[in-house]
Amino acid sequence: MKTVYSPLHHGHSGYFEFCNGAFVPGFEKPVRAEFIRSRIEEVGLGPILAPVAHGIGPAQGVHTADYLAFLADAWTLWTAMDRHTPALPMVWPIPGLRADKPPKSIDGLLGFYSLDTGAPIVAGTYPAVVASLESAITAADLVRNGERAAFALCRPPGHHAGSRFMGGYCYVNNAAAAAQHFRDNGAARVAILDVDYHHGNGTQEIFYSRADVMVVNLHGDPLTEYPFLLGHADEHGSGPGEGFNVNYPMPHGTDYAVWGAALDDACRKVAAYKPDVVVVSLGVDTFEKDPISHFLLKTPDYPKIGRRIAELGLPTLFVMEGGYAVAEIAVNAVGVLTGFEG
Ligand code: Q9C
Ligand code: ZN
Repeated sequence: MKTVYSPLHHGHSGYFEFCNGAFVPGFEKPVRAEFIRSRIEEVGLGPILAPVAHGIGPAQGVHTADYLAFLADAWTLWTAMDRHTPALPMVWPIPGLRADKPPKSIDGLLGFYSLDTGAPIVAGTYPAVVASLESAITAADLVRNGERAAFALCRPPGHHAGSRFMGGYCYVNNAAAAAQHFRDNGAARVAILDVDYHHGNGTQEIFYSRADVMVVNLHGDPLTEYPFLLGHADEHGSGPGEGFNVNYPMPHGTDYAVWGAALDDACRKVAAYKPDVVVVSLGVDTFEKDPISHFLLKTPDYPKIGRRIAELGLPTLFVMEGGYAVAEIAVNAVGVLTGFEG
């Protein structure tokens, strides 16, 4: 299997996130991608290619133009205030406030276009975000051109980013943009299977009222887990999208016996949809030792995930999302890929 990777992700680093009432170094850090890259070389998964320079264009089908303009300009606006810290929001347009009038100040804009404090912006963030998107689109093109599967080693991840907001370490929704790219280039139906520990709220929001992209999520129950405000089992899609969104929230302590059964059910639903291609939002924060999650998957479980997805017999794009037990995420993420190859 071919991997697409860009070293530009290194620029998105050196920031803090709000955790347990304190600012702590971000869990979503460059070493994550580097461990995975090394592991790919170690097991000989296949060549590692640089992304084709598409720019931000492929995000336009899934994000609003004003949000993408904000992402491009945010660091410039922030530093124009003579600030040298990572840019973070502080006021959000929750119900009761005006969500129809974008503020002019960067302090207002950061909240207007985010869901939480989990997506800080530094000097290298935007170039990393664009390269991460380009990696997903380039890997999608490998699949479009006949590869059975490809791996986009995306960093930063994407599945919490919605049509007009960042959050949860995510800025541009790489998996959603890739799914839209498949649709724009001949695929009639695309299924997104999100196996990250956290509910892919952004992906769900983007496709919620559409029948042409099915979104299936396995995740920690939002009653107790980030992102808290989306991902319940009664969210089935709306209008023409009714029936094409499926959630499998699971409690703390879920192990592979339960999680694997949910994956099996999810794969049956994906198969019944008869998609032309499957996009897997590949998070490995389901691991028992993940520092911010509460499932109990073990390293030998990850190849089983890949094997089950391979049984769908469909062209498959893997897009990297979360996973924070840095020493082990590489073995687990690449375990899914080698399990897929059989
Ligand atoms: N104390 C992804 O896995 N909350 N995002 C972390 C840590 C945010 C996870 C709290 C988790 C976001 C792509
Ligand atoms: Zn996650």
